[in-house]
Amino acid sequence: MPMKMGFRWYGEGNDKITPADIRQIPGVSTIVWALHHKLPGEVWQPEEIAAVRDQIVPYGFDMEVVESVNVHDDIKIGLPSRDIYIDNYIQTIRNLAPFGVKVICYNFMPVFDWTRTDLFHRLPDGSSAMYYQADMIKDDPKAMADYLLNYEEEHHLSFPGWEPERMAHLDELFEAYKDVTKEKLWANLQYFLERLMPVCHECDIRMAIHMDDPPWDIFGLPRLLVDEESISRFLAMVDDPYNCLTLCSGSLNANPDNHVADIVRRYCSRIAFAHIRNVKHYPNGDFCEVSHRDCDGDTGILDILRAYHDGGFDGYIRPDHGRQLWNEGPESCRPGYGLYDRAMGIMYMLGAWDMMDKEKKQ
Ligand code: CS2
Ligand code: MN
Repeated sequence: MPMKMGFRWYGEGNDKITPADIRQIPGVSTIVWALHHKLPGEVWQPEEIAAVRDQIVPYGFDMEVVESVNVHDDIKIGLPSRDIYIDNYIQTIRNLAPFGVKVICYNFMPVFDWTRTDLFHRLPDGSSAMYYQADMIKDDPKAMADYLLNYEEEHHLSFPGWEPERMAHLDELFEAYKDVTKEKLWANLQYFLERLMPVCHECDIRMAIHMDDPPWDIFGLPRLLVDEESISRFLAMVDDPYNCLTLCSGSLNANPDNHVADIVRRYCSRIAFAHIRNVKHYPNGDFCEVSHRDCDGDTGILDILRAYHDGGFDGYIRPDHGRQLWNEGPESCRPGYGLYDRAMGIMYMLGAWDMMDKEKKQ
């Protein structure tokens, strides 16, 4: 079975891009979707899932990949109330199964999801992209959170993992995480997954953890999925074919010591979902997201694609963050999730992939 190409879509009324637009990009079979109005811990109801199905399926797409079902903080912190939220998570898995969902992407980052300091950083060619300025992420998370929250408010958006409802309690969240060491967080992740695995088998749904972004501790908060060693630990900790990875090339390679293609070669069979994103590094530790073209960044996109191809990868793949192009801005797209650069990223990936297929047949 060949790999399946996906495209992330935030849903009707929540994304200016439409399934009709996405249909015109060659090769996309899967809409990567979520119920973005749900808070972590809430059960996704069948009628809510059915409403999204009715937006996606008429355009010829399947809905096999969900990104994300977010994990409640109590599960990450390991509070007694975690069991209720794990029960809810299990119910969501059961509710997703009849709709053909095969992969659930999630992350286990404390407090924050991805972190950037500029969402529309101007590039020399006039496009814009997300930027991480290392010296702005120091001791005080407030400034960064304020920047992102103001942005959400101004543009009437809510970013997954940056829900204003959660962020309003930032001090309490930091307080609640203060005794959560890295080892405790690993144990809490294990507890969560061990409860889920039997249901995943029953429902034939793979759990695919996203890499931490960026892959290092920030603001004193521990982060787990940061390099090859931690990936290996994670897969061995719950050694089950339904315990998988969302291998995000850009998240991992934000640390240039991570050689993503090597990691893909080693763990290909446990990668359920591939995110392809290219990153350019600066000597002072800053990094910027760039086009998917190999030579525009440092991530090694072609080597990564070759590693997937050699590994017989038959999971799902999608372009991750792209630049904002041709007047795309806060009014027309979510940062990183414009139409054009991701569409070009798909064509670049398919070009490389088709060529490798052809070479293999010869
Ligand atoms: C995504 C992540 O946009 C992105 O950076 O790759 O936010 C991803 O959706 C989550 O971490 C998965 O839970
Ligand atoms: Mn990603």
